[in-house]
Amino acid sequence: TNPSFSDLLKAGTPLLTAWCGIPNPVVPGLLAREEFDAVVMDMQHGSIDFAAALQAVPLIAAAGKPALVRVPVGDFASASRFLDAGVSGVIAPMINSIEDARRFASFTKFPPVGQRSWGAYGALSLSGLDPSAYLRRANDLTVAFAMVETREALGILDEILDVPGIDGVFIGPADLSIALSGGKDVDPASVELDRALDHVLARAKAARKLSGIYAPSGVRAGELARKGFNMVSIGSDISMLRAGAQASLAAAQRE
Ligand code: 3PY
Ligand code: MG
Repeated sequence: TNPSFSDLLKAGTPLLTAWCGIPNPVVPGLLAREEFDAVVMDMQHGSIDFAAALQAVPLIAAAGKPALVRVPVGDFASASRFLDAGVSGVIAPMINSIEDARRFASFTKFPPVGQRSWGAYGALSLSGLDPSAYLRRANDLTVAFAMVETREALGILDEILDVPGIDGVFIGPADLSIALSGGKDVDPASVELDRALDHVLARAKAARKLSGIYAPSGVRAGELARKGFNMVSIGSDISMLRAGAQASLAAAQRE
């Protein structure tokens, strides 16, 4: 059998994922054909809606890549529905209490770990597993990332990492930088933020859990991958489109 997404994440080399918010399934489908290791669809801040993100799942799978979704704040019901459709991972923003973390895990993991409800029709078809085999393996095949992006979350980091069913933490550097500066600035590459990142990485490793982070550029993604995150998401599809457009025009206008 193919290695599961969590096996890939644990394999050692940091995975680099695309990060999509343009409201059309073609975009994540195309980016999956580039050399990204996986594709994330962002339903918290991206404008991609439920139907479009759902349609992208088999397009990403057809490129042989894992699909992930970041759900809107508190929308754990959608987390279950995307797992049913066959995504390999879910990222939940603003997990700021143990209760948030437990609720997220309960929607993403089958009993006895959680209370995910049965109905994984897309996942069955994409994985080729029969229902019993899928039930046995699903909790390990799929990854639940709790976002750490506030002072509250940093304060209970070890407890979040300890929640059964939470496979790892995913840092939102923009929100975390706003929190750490007391609302004065958004600077996802400040010295204070870097210290917090190193702390989260060390605690995740100590707990034998996964760590992921968002990077607003390829250069920053490289730095973060070298720090040792298991997954670094490069955002976003809109920035890549703008950068590509600007580079093409600049090349055309060069003397
Ligand atoms: C953040 O940086 O706060 C994120 O949530 C990533 O988009
Ligand atoms: Mg955020």
